[in-house]
Amino acid sequence: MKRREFLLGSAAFALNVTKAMAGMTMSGSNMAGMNMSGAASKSTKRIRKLPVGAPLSGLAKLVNQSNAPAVFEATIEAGIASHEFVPGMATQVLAYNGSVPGTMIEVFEGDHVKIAFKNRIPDQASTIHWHGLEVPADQDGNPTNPVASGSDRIYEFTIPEGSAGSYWYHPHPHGQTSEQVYRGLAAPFIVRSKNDPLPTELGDTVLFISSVSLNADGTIAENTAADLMNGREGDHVLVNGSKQPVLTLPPGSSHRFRIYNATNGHFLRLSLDGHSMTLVGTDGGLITAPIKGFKELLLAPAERAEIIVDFQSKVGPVTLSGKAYERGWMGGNKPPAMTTSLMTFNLAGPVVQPVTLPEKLRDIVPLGEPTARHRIEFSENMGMTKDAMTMDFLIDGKSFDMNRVDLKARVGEVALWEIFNNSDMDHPFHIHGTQFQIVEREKNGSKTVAPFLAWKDTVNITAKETVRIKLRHSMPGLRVYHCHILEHEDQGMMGTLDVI
Ligand SMILES: [Cu+2]
Repeated sequence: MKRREFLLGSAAFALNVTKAMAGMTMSGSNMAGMNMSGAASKSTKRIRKLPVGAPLSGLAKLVNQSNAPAVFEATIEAGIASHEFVPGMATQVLAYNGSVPGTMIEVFEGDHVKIAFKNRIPDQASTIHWHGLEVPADQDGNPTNPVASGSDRIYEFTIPEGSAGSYWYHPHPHGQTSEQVYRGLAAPFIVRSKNDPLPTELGDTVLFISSVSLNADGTIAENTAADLMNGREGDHVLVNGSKQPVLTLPPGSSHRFRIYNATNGHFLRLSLDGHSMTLVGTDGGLITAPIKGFKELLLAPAERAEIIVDFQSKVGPVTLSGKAYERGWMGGNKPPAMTTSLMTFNLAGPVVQPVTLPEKLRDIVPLGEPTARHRIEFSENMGMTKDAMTMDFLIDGKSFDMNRVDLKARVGEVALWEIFNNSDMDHPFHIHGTQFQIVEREKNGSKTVAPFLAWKDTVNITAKETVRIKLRHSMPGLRVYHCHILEHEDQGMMGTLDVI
């Protein structure tokens, strides 16, 4: 095993990235023309300013090639594309069908989906993981099913009834997920209901939040030691691909937003300039009834929320910002604790009336008494050798091994999972192939029961916190669960669940 050392900030502090990093880009893969072989310790100047204030972009849609009813067929090609984050300066990105963010998929419950995937990423295997969707294990883009560079495969699955919600898709090859996502591979996957209870006058706007860090020459910056330890927080947070965009809406109007945290490691503590937000949906779709009065909303990496905002009736700007959030930080280069502007709603034109929401959105049946129990523990393992620090991100003391079965489950059984974060920073837990219900949280001896019923596929677990969830897998096969800070996942914070 080849070990690699690099400097940690200005402290001349060497971090030795351990075995799990072997094969990652830090050890120098050769992606043609993508400037990927440079050492991470090299101090490269970054682009600190990007243009702001452009109108909010709509997202490119993936066109359905099928004329058959309830069938969605398309091709998704992942490969190198050119993108201008800075006008006049070409940045090489990785893109789905040439677009960053990737082409958005929109289907209906019950649709049959058939996607031809072409991996045209030089030198790297990839997969497409359908984040949050209940699809067969061998169609879910797991790290156990890599698609080699230059080859193709078909992903095929049927969207379950009752699963309308805001999902997404992204690569999941072991060891290279973080890099492929921060270079641009991620996109929304919206499942619509034919009987959506929310009034159409609310509109329906996707806010897909990602981030980018650019070197002065316009190339995408590689992960630094701080990124690898804490999860990458890009220098620029983007909404639908641009920095601090503007959406103009009538004053007094009510609007529906689907907000995605598609960053590798940025925690978004959202607030809206004195406005409160009404929560109507989580990762797995609508909740049972609207919940008013959220002054802020924390979205950990990979989480989504559907909200309704009743905008004030006076004209002027309203800023959506990300407030400082203490999520634990290892080593140097901690970002300053400050509020970041994400986008602006410009209230202009004649005042309109707010929209009244239905009292009930849908039924969510509580998962019953569990017949199986699992307890897992997240940990970080820091050590020192003679001249370097070593770092591991572990589940149950082990680094990910796709050839090892860590846990077993039976199709249809309800399992109670207890996830203990025995570390010093937040880690968002995600499991493939199902949605779960949060039961309770426990920290410092005090328990908090989940305040409402909701379908989730990702839950943030703060340092030393235990979260209990209930879940059920309806299809057999090998699934994975992991921390959704993608750098941690790549460095081994992932386990396997064999459902039989
Ligand atoms: Cu983590």
